[in-house]
Amino acid sequence: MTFKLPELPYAYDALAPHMSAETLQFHHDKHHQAYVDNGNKVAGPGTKYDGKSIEDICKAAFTAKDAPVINNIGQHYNHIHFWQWMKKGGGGKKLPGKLQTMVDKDCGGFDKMRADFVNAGVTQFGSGWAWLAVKGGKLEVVKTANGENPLMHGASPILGVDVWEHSYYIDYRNARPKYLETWFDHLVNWEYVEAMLGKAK
Ligand code: MN3
Repeated sequence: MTFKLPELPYAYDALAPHMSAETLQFHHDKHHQAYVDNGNKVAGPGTKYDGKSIEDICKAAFTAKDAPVINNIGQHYNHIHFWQWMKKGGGGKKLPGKLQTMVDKDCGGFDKMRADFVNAGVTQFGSGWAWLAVKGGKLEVVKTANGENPLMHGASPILGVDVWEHSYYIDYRNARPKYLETWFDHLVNWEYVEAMLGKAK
């Protein structure tokens, strides 16, 4: 398939002051676009990946240790969802029902899950992502480096936060913990997380 940059599901200034229009313009229009362009070169039409779903490409590339595809298609997948994992007026402690049940059962409740998620992002050395993912029917907090995602590690991601500096440096400079706490408390689109939980394998 030919990969395409999805439009943001909100205006560039919709997430301010927590994430600025300038950050979204660079992050979406420049960084995500570059993953799409490079992804088409390494996994687009005419490559051995043509005809596979993006999820299957992520898994196949990781098994094959195909770094350019892991990086660019991994990041394309991650960012498609990253834009949807945020919304204006997001965050808050009130989770949809099935998600709340699993957070209580598998993650020790909302406050512990939040603390573990933020800590995963803070402690991811260098670039990467922090995640809530479903593995073996259980919810877990994990982190991955660079363009990797939980699909490559036998899990289904339902929430992820980008901790590459391009995601926060304009708005938060080097204060990654502040970015992560603000992101979690003010931007997370829990309805989209619940929808991904419903589709998780
Ligand atoms: Mn990014």
